[in-house]
Amino acid sequence: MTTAQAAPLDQTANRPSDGLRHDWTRAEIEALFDLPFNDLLFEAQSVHRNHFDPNKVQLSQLLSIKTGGCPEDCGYCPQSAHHGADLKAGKLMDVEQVIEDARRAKEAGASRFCMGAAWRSPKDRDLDKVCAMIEGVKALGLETCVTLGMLDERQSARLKQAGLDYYNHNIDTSEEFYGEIITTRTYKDRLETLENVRNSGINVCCGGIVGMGESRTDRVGMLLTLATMPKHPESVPINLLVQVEGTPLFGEEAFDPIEFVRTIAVARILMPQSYVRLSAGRESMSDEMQALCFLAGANSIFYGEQLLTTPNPEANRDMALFQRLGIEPA
Ligand code: SAM
Ligand code: DTB
Ligand code: SF4
Repeated sequence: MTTAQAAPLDQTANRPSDGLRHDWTRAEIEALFDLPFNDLLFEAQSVHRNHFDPNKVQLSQLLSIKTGGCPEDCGYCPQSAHHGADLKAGKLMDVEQVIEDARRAKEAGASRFCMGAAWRSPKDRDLDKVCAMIEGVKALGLETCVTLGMLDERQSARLKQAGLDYYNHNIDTSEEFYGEIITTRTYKDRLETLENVRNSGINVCCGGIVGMGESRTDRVGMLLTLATMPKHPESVPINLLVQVEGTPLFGEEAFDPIEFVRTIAVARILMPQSYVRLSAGRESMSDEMQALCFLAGANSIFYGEQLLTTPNPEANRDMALFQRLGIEPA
């Protein structure tokens, strides 16, 4: 079940005003997942070419501006205070240091800088500082993204006023599986924040994680929620679970790479104008698997040697892969 409403209709064409489908059904999404792999990839690549330059991949760099000690109990996350991951918690970083890190990210080729905080939701005092970070990073000519947990309408409006381009808030999985992974908040809480962000005029970055022991039905459900939103998220990060010792999901069975590529391809077909980001988990992927993800329509990555608290491929490994594939970083 989703809480999606119908997209606004363009009366002349009797289609949603963005020309995209927001009425995907569960059966249609299941049928896409069931396609022979070559047919699925052909379809995804065809859709991709109609909307994007197939040889360009956008680079976003992450920074953890406030690490660890989080009151939420997300089963995948090393930053939760409920789990025993070996992680040094810190306080909110200084604005100047964040801007310095952003400057280096820009020099290395990133076009967007994403700042993440391990909060359930931000306090007003914290938001003052985050707004200063957004203004400083934007002044460098970078796009800005933050992920700070739940937001109300007033907090979303403040971030919009500071000039924030994107807010990341993942639904992570299907509504049905959500309670198996997180008990300190609900799927509905997540959707409410996404609505507040959308209504404030900030671009939405929303996706999820695969490899958490969910079923294909859950992956279908997650993509159904995203693709039937009144407006598709502009950015859709698809994370492969990074298994961290001390978290409840450590030791989960390794995820089938072909099923991962299928998930990317289906996301691409359902949300043709969204950036589909090949997100966490690239450190454990082969070059060939990443190449298949780009063929399936992924056109964004997290760039730089660190995600929030876990390693990501070195920039020179990514650049070497792009060169072999003839991909231009953007
Ligand atoms: N605390 C905020 C929140 O949860 O909304 C923002 C930061 S949180 C770390 C951002 C996202 O990172 C999560 O929603 C989840 O999708 C992803 N994430 C966290 N730990 C992960 C892991 N071990 N593997 C893959 N993705 C992960
Ligand atoms: C998203 O979807 N993935 C990023 C970002 N949005 C904030 C975070 C991945 C975190 C992976 C585990 C870690 O490094 O702590
Ligand atoms: Fe906290 Fe976000 Fe990690 Fe959940 S994913 S424990 S909310 S930092």
